[in-house]
Amino acid sequence: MEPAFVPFEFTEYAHEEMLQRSREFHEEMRRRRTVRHFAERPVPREVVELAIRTAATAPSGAHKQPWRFVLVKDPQIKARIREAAEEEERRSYQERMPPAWIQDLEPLGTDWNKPFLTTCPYLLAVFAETFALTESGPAKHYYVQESVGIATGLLIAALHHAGLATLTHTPSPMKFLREILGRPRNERPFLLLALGYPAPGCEVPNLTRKRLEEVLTVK
Ligand code: IYR
Repeated sequence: MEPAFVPFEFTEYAHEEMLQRSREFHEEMRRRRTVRHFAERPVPREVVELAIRTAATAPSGAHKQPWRFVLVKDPQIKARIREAAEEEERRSYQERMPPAWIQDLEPLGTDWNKPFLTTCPYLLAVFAETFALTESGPAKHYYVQESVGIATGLLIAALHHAGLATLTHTPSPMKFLREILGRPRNERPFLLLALGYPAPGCEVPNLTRKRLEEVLTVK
């Protein structure tokens, strides 16, 4: 039988080396930006698969690993997703989002048009498995939002580290994703990640990030 516990493999670094590693990692992550314009050229599938493996190392409630990923390359499926997303987004921008929200989005330059959904080489749909379908009936999963959110953060970091750009897209409502991708009833769409190389000459909004003092309180 497999042992219930095994020794933990841990690497401890000297203080200076820790600082150096932290600085380098921050420097790398600081350069990550959400990109809305993608080149059409393909990206290596193995890189994407490795990023998904990294995402799947995330901690999860009771280790239920409630994340599911659907990698979409097929242009026809991408086109169906774009059509459905734009339909929902058009209604959101025109009818559902209050003026304050529209105003908040102005600096980002977004609207209901989502051409990136068909130009990017891969769409990665992230689903949250809200419960397991077992032979003896549904079995509960725990902290599903938190777990899938953490996994998605790792996924975005891994893709950035590999040299790919991403865009987190959350068309709302996202029910159409389950239908188009034929997912079972225990999976809820979490978000849609467009990924690839940025388009030549791609620009991003001139944003600043909050200072440490604004996001951190030490007691
Ligand atoms: N889901 C819409 C609107 C949108 C909402 C937020 I909050 C953003 O940060 C960006 C977009 C869209 O994808 O356009």
